[in-house]
Amino acid sequence: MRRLREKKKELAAVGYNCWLEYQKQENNMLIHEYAELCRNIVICEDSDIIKNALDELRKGIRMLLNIKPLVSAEPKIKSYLLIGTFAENNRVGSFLEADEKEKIGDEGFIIKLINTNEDRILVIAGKSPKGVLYGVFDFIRAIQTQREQSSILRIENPVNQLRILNHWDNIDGSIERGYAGESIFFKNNKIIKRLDRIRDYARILASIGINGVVINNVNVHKYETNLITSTYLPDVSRLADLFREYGIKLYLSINYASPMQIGKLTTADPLDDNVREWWDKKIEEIYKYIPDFGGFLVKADSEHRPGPFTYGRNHADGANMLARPLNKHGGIVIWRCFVYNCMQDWRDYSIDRAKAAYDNFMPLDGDFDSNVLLQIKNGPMDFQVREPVSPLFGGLQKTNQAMEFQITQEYTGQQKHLCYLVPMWKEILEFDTYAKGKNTLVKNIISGSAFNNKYGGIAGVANIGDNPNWTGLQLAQSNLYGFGRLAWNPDLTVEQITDEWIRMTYSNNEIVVDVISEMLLSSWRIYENYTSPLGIGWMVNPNHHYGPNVDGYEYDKWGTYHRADLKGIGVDRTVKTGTGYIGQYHKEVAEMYEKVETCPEELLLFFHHIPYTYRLQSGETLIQYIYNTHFKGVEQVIELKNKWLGLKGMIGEELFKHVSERLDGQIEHSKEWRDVINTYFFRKTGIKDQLGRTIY
Ligand code: GCW
Repeated sequence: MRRLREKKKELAAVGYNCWLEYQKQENNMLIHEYAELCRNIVICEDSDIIKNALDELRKGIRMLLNIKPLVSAEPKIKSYLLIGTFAENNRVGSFLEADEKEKIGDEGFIIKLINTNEDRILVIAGKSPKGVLYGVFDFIRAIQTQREQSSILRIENPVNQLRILNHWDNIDGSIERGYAGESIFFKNNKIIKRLDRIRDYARILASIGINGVVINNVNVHKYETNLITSTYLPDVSRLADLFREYGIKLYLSINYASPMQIGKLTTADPLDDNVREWWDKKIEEIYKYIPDFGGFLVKADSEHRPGPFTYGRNHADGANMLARPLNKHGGIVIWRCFVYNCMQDWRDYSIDRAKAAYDNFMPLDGDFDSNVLLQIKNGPMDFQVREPVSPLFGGLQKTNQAMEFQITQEYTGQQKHLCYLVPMWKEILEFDTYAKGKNTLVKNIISGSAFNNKYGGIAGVANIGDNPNWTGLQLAQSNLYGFGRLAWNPDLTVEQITDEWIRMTYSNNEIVVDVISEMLLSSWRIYENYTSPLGIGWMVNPNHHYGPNVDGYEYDKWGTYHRADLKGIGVDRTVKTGTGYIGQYHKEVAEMYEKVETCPEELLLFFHHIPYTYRLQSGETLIQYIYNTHFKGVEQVIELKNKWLGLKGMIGEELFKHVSERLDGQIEHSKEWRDVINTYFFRKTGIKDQLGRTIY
């Protein structure tokens, strides 16, 4: 027991509890008001999810308020918390008005204060146990962040139906693009036996409203193909049981060629009767093990993964074939749109990878079954530090869509650098596609509301592993937190999310809150400053994608992503003289991007080939801008470190040291970026830095 307590303390010191670090709150008026309500918890039901909600509430109250609440089926004192699902004739229901009950959706909750002459009751209620769990976490968050009680009284429903994490975990325990250790699900070609850590993970996810997990990589290799066989399904179902207790559904990535690889068929043609029958049976088998199985995530005909193209069929044929048998059990197909020809000849400037997803999927709009969702990466390329929004958002109108964000920092510093992505995601969600005229925002398209789609949502490529702090760089927990919060409600402001995360993770000390928010909120721009400029992207080492390599190129040594020559840099994607990519957007957006003068400057090189001597709005020439931002970026990282050092004594010692060390590494690495990029362009152009700084 003592050892366990010690162990827990050690883990807490390195950040294991993430934002669920329940520190005792200072005793002020506000906390006193909360405490008054928390001495008695009244609860009359019993289900796995409700049990977890109750456990959490007790734990929160005990640790935050130093109160051991009395739990009872009947109120024992006059001030109490009442939690549970509402029904016509139960206690919880009797405190709610008919119109309130109507407004609470399947996953929503109400927090309501009832004052009678005698009693003071805070009701946390849901239509389902899940709603209660979310309500409880919301209440705890309110205490942790010291919110006025009046501001938490409301009905809240999640905006997005699907709030899902994609794990790119392989069954050998490795994680594709994982920067925080090994998988928490798999080891040595088996599913991990001890579930404690996975339980802690499920709890963390539930606290931000995540309701789905895909546990294996979208690149489904030989062994992972077997996850849907009786060899693995019993263990997969143990994971599903655990996640279910936190309101989270389990999904699997599948190999499109499964009927051939694990069945005995000679084809995986979606229109072949034997193939259909094979999947039908397979899906039935899966549901025997996991009655609420979420469905399949599919990467098909992309980067050498098999798919319907082999048989002359299209993506709709492929997806619908799986969707039909899944539909019988309430499951869905999430079909990825990351499809492009990775073998194309990049020296041919008329071919543009950015156009590929739209070219592949737009003609199929309306052809997908109602339980198919297309999962679209936020930009047309691949999670670069800055990209325009994929034109499929607003292009597709008769198809369910989900956004795919990458929480794991593949191209944004691999959790060695601080790069807080929430501001980027928020910008993307707020982007106006003009699909139905002004104000057709991306967030309304993916929620399903803009076009009345049946399903919608947000998926994030997970950034966690078995590192004791989950994310490698502890500060990168903020990206997971922010992802969940935005998926729940994209209307939240970046400032609110950031503020919450800091208060919950560290403390309510205003200096800590101010300094860490400044650090987080500036970090994306800083990362951009010393890496690739103005939307051009890449400039990273091929394959592992870490560190600068201006001409670094994935597939063929002759190509470049940036198309820099002696006179200029950038890709002409205009309709008039370029690849025509801009034509994939609606008129208003296309017109804005088409002209150099109206194209937002941060995306200038994504859309245009620009001479180095071109003057930007600031008055700097393009080449001088490249030099300036790269020098400045390094200075800004040094500044980040100084800010952090100012928090000494206000942050736990181990965390303080850990982040300081990571920031040292970031400083060194940002210098490398600065020097490689500046030297490259100096040599290419022969144009000197106007300020005469040394370029190596
Ligand atoms: O960005 C690329 C990554 C691959 C990844 C692929 C994808 C899982 O470099 O590692 O594969 O995208 O999204 O499918």
